[in-house]
Amino acid sequence: MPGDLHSRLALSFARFGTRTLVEAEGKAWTYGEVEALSARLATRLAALSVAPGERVLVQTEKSVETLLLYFAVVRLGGIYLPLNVDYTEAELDYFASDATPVLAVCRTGDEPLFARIGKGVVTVTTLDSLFVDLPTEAAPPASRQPEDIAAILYTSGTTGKPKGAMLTNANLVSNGETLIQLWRFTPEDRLIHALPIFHVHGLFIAVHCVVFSGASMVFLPKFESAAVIDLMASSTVLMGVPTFYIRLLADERFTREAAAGMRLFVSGSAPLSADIHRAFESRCGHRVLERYGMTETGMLTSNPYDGERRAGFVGPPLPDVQLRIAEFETGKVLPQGEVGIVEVRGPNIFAGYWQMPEKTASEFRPDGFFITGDMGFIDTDGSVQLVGREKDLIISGGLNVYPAEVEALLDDRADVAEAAVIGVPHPDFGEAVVAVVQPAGKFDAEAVREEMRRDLAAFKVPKQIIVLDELPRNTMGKIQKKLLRERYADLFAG
Ligand code: MLC
Ligand code: AMP
Repeated sequence: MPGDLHSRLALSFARFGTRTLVEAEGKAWTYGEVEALSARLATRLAALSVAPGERVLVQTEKSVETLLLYFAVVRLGGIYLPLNVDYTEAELDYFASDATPVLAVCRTGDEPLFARIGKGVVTVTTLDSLFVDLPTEAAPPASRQPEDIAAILYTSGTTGKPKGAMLTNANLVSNGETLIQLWRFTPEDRLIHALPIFHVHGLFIAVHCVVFSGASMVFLPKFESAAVIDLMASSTVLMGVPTFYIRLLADERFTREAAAGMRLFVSGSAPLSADIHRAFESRCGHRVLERYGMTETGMLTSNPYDGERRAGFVGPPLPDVQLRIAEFETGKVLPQGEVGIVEVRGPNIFAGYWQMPEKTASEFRPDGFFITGDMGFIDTDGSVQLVGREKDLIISGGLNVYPAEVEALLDDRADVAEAAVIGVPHPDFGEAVVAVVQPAGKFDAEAVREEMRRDLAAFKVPKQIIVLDELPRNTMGKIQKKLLRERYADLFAG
């Protein structure tokens, strides 16, 4: 198999030429059409200076055109940098300044905003305009090595600014190859694609499983249970975050009959509760296959295709991944069954954070294992259970929110003395962001939420702000978040 992503994609484009690759809004594109269009689009991008190693920042709606843009950037050996469509100007400005892209592609109407962000962006263009009078000639593919960077995906951190995880050609190719074997993808599969395509899950895992195996997929703009249920009769696989499964269960149209033609439901990006796992099986007869991954690593573990898919477990490591449990402070490897930090090594582990060599070094052990920040243990059957996180992170509907970022915004306000941001159980999102604030003077929680929306993507804005005269502190003066989490555990119950 080729070690660079374009060659791997091209293999499928050639092999499955006349078969459908993607459907959206009632239209279908074959493998051959996708290759031809992305090659022509690459000609346009090359004229805009996209070349090996150059970053292309993308904030566009989920569409086949965005997918073509991804393939075109890969063809030219550029570095694809997708961003959540919900990011605000303040958030975008950081990414654009940090990544210094040669090209930024935005939605029509966002040009003035994009003209303001980032000092290093050379050209701003809209996705629509890229497709006007597409050149007829195909750009020659660039020569790329397995270790060359194919994409940068930003992930936030417990402290400091978001970090750009650099994913190599080899990272993406190896993980895709492993997963199509493990999950038994064939050209007969049709995937219901309801995830966003600016994250690892929807972009690399879903799209590569489809393209590498010659399968097809239907693009939905976002998850909607009615549309997903309708598609089940003509599809075989769904990949989703736990919220998808929670919402399917809440829809009475989701029945055994509705799911009868499906062969696989995959869940990941956040913990799937054992209760949901069991409720799903009793409703439709399928056991969800839960897997575990990260932006920096792609997929790390997966429950088996055949054999026991254990509720509450994320399964054993993938065949080419080494996974161990260690003591966080010392790095001492712990015996089977003991809880510690999950550390991983393998061909899918990223090449480091963009222009942050020290940060990168601090997240790897000297022997090359990456420290995930997740706490867990390995059971006697080799299956991993995650029991929590060493990192102060909230995962809401499969999206990561770092409390430090939200707290900083609140703490900067004149009407806030101090704020603590916590994750509390939520029936739909798994966890929800909640801020507990000690005000300095007059404080209007709803007005503050509105204002926060200007600087923060909606999923990071606290669903509720609780006002307390005094935040609980320990003897050292540190806010007791654990106590707050316990106190407000039932905030969204029932
Ligand atoms: C949207 N909102 C969210 C939210 N998504 N709030 C908290 N958490 C979320 N995940 C906001 C909306 O902007 C809106 O705000 C309000 O909440 C209600 O939104 P909604 O209509 O209920 O949300 P919806 O559009 O249906 O989206 C929910 C969702 C979506 C769960 C379907 O967030 C989603 O597709 N999540 C998947 C994310 C993902 O792909 N993660 C993979 C990361 S990769 P307002 O202000 O307008 O009311 C990774 C590695 C791995 O983690 O292992 O896979
Ligand atoms: P991200 O940085 O968005 O890629 O998020 C990665 C994090 O999501 C991991 O470090 C885990 O904490 C979490 N995660 C992913 N899959 C699972 C899962 N199946 N169960 C629990 N947590 C998960």
